[in-house]
Amino acid sequence: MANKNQTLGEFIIENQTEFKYSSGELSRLINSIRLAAKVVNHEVNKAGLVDILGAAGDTNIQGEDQQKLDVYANDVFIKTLTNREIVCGIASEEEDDFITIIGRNKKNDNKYVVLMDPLDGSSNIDVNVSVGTIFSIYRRITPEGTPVTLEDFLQPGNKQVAAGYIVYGTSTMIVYSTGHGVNGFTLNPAIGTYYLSHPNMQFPLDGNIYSVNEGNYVHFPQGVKDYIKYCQQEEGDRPYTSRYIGSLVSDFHRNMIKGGIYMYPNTSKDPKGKLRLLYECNPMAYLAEQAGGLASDGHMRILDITPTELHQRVPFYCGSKNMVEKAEHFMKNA
Ligand code: P6P
Repeated sequence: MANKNQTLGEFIIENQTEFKYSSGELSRLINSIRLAAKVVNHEVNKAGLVDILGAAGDTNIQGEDQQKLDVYANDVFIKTLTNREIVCGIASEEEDDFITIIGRNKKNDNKYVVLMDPLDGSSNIDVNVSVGTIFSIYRRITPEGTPVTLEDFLQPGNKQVAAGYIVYGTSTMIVYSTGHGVNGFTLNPAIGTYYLSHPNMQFPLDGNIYSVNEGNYVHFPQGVKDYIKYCQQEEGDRPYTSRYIGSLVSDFHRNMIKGGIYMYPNTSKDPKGKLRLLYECNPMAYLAEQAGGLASDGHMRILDITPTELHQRVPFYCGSKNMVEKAEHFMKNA
């Protein structure tokens, strides 16, 4: 049940009963993400004012320059989740390997693992374009009290118990699901409170926005080229509008509200695609399906892919159901 202008805290308490088998730990986990998001939002919003821009000099496992805000956001989420003693392990785009969280009781006995992209779209930071945090939550597989293992992180997306994102845009929003639909909360920065602004978000079945980096067109598989040409043909409600921000969270968020499809295909340059399965595609696919949309790698449901590596990449097509199905049709018949 969601009523407009409820605060995120009130919403979590009211919907506590939905978190079956949970003694409130999942609620506390969502609450800790809420707190970390406020701290990161404060820094993101003043990024232009303090010397926190520019590369931190390191590169992450993806070989990408780490922006200082990437590192900062990663530290804030890890510290917040660790201090609250809610998770037994964390995997992050910014960490080569997963992190084991040992509680004050010297045990590794919490039941959830979190996988995250702490600041997605970070190349947009220096040009003041919106960026986001993406998170994915699973119940651990290994017995509580035993050391968390890679197996706890390499679960298919259909095992997620919750997922969501924070978009640091014209306003800061948390959008998440625990398997009972998708709800969006907007931060009132004056008082640091999130309010339910987008109850029960639904992907329109159809849309007329396609989001893809057309600079890579020559490297796309033929089926993707055929679908893009279909989007550009003058027929019926086409040509569609091309909108690509270069920040997955922002493109996804707009498409979920207006209808549309986001595509990051495999290319000859990136034969597996660019986006990471575990902490970008799975959480966004979970949200898409909870909102009546679809998410595919071009051939199968993203959430059914069995992961083999922490930072593995997959092609990603996600958004309005009819648009994803049409794109898959072109790819399967190329
Ligand atoms: P390109 C950001 O690095 C990201 O992971 C997504 O947020 C975004 O949609 C995509 O990569 C942009 O990639 O190659 O088009 O710049």
